[in-house]
Order: sequence, then structure tokens, then C-alpha cells
Amino acid sequence: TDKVAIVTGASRGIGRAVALLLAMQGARVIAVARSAEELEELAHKTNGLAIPADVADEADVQNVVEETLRHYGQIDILVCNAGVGSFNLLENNAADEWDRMFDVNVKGTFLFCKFIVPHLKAQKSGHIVGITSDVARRTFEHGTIYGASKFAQDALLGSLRKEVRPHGIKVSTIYPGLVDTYFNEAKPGSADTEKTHLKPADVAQAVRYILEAPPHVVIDELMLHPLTQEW
Ligand code: NJP
Repeated sequence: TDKVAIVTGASRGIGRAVALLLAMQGARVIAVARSAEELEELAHKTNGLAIPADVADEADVQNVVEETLRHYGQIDILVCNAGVGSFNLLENNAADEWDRMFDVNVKGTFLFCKFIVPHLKAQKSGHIVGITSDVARRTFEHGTIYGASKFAQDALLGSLRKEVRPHGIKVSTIYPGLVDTYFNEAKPGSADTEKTHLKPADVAQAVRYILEAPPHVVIDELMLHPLTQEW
């Protein structure tokens, strides 16, 4: 395809794998994250665009959308993937952790959708793919704030799906289990995560599958886990 795709959280982990796969499929990829150097390196590989931005900053997000339109004149796909998490007993969380997780996971998704949806509506087409989490559908110890932020992100995308469907716009949500990335200060690629975690490329394949659905089909939700992870 010659689709124009914005991928947030593309500097590493799942977002990077999604950006690489979409570029391989022929999409023009706009990579978004705060780490400029990693983005530049990726943009070189994908022959795309790197736009450093904090997804929780309204002016930054507006700039990404404007720059993309200036370069490519259209936006077809938004992959809302940027996210952060830390895990602790509720009472041991600093209030800052609430702000950080809700800013990136929820406000970041809100802002990107807010500024892109009008363009998709004008085009009468487009596809928003949200990477939430299996914990948008269950609760667990030490996950009070992260889980709350993922439930909120999921609810936002679910409501948006209903708002934009009449305009020919698709909203799909992916719920991954454990993925071997840098998430929560992890170091990917160790021998013990080989069996216990999905690879970023596994999630990227799910994104590809969702985007390749024929025009009359929308995949609303897709949950995937490592076979070893109990659900
Ligand atoms: O994590 P990681 P994942 N503004 O840490 C970016 C969800 N998930 O790939 O800004 C802009 O390797 C950050 O870039 P940088 C998870 O909740 C994961 O696993 O340069 N970007 C980096 O590119 C999240 O929604 C697991 O630091 C910001 C990326 O986000 C998504 O998967 C399980 C940013 C994070 O890369 C991708 O996370 C699950 C900001 N303010 C759901 N803050 C799992 N890994 O097990 C961060 O169920 N980023």
C-alpha cells in the first residue's frame, strides 16, 4: 500500500516493530516518540519521517499532524502505541506515577485521535489501531494505576469506534499479554523471556492483519498472549 501511517512509541519495542513492518508493506511511516536519535535511525531504515514528540503535549501532537500533512498531504493510519507502566502496591505509588501513566497512556491517545479524526472524517476513511493491554480487561495486584489507565484508554477507543464508524473510519484495539520489550525498564532478548513473552514482531503481525481486512470488514478487538501466559 502507499498508505500514510503515524506510529507512536516507535523508538523501541512494539512501536518500532510495527513501523518496520508497515514500511516493509509499502506504507509511508511517521515515527513518533521522545528519543530523537532512535527515531532518526528508524526513519533511515523505513525511508520515512521521524518527528520527536511527547504524546501528552498538545502542541507536540498538533505539530506531528501538521508536519505529516505538509509532507504527505494525507493520514490513513494511526497506531496509538506509546505507553508506560510501573507496578507497585497502591499505597506505594507516588501521585506522579498516576500523572505519568494517565498522561501517556490516556491523554496521548486522546490527543492523537482528537487531531487526526477530523482529517479521517474529511477523507471518509481511515484506521486507528490502539495498543492497549490484556489488563484493560482484567485486574491484578500491583497494577492499580496501570490497569486503570489501560481500562480508560480502552473505553476511549471503544466510544470513539462508535462515533467514527458512520464516517467510514475503523477503530481496532489490540490487547497483548507479556511482550519482550523495554517496558517497565525491562531488557529484552534474554534467554528466559524467549518462552514467556511475545516478541514485538508478533504484535506487529497482529497490526498488519487488522489493517489488511477488506474495506467492508472491521476487526474491533484482538487479544493475543504467549502460550505460557495464563489468562
Ligand atoms: O514498551 P517500550 P512496549 N511520548 O518501553 C514511547 C503496551 N503493552 O513496546 O519517548 C512519546 O519498549 C517510548 O519512546 P520514548 C504498553 O502499555 C506492553 O512494550 O523515546 N512516546 C517507546 O517508544 C504500551 O502502550 C506490554 O521513551 C513515549 C514506547 O513508548 C505499548 O504496549 C504488555 C512517551 C515504549 O516502548 C508499547 O510498549 C501489554 C511519551 N511521553 C501492553 N512515553 C509488554 N511489553 O509486556 C513513552 O499488555 N513513549
